[in-house]
Amino acid sequence: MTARSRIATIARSRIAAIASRVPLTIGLAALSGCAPANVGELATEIVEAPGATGAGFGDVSRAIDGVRGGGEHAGSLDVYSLDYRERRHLVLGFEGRVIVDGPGPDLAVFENGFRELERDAYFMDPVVVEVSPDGARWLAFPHDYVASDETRYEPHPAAWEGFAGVTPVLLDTGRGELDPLDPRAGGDAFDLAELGGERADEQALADEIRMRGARYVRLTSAAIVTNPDTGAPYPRDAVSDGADIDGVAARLGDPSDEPR
Ligand SMILES: [Ca+2]
Ligand SMILES: [Ca+2]
Repeated sequence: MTARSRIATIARSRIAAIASRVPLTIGLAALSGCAPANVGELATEIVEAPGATGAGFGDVSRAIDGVRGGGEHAGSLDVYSLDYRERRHLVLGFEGRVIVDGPGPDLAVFENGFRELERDAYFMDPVVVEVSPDGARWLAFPHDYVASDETRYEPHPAAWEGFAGVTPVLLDTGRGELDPLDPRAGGDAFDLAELGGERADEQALADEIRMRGARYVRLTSAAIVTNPDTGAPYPRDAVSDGADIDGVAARLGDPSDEPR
C-alpha cells in the first residue's frame, strides 16, 4: 500500500468512526440545512484519449479520479499528460448528463500550473477548451493570447485570456467540501454564457449549447493550436511538454429536448 493510499484509508476509517458517533437527527438536519450543495461535479467519462498507455502520466484514469491540487507553488502529479505527438487531446464526458448554463462559471479545468518561487513567473501549459453537444460539432471558449509579442512565450496568466492550464489548483477533492466551481478551488473557470463566435454557425451552436447543454469537453495544448493573430502555433515554455490534466468539473443537468 502506498503512503498516499494508506493515508486515504486512515482518513476514511476516521470519518466513518466520527460519523458513527453523530446522532442521526443531526445528520438529517445537516442534509436539509442551509449549507449550499456543491454544484460542480467531476467529469467521470473518458470519451477520447488517443495515445493513452494506461501507465504513469499516460494513465488517463488520472483525469477522472479526483483533483489533487498542489497549491500555489506546486503542481499535482495525479495527472494525465498530453503531449505534442500522439496524446494530442483529451475528450471527457459526464455519462449522459450535460453541462448547463447557470449563474457564473459552469466548467472548471484543473491542470497543474504553479507559481514559481525563484522568479516572477508561472509554470504553465496553456490549454484550449472546447465543448460539444454531440461529439461532432465543437466550439471553443473565446481565448486570446495578449502578450505584447505574440511570437514569444509569456509566463504570466494575464497574457493567456480564456485558456485553461494557467491558474494554480488549490482544490483537493480528497478533503473538504469545497465546490470545484468556487473561485477558491483555483483552476480555470469557464462560463457557457461567454460562448459565441463571429460566424453565424458559431453563434447558433453557442445558443444551442446554452439551451440544451454540452455533453463533452475537449482539451488541447495551445502549443499545437494555431494562433489566428500570428498564423503560427501558440508559443510555449521551453521545458513544457504538454498539458497535465488533473480533472474537470462542471455544473450538470439532465439532457432535455426542451429548451432550458
Ligand atoms: Ca454560466
Ligand atoms: Ca486527477
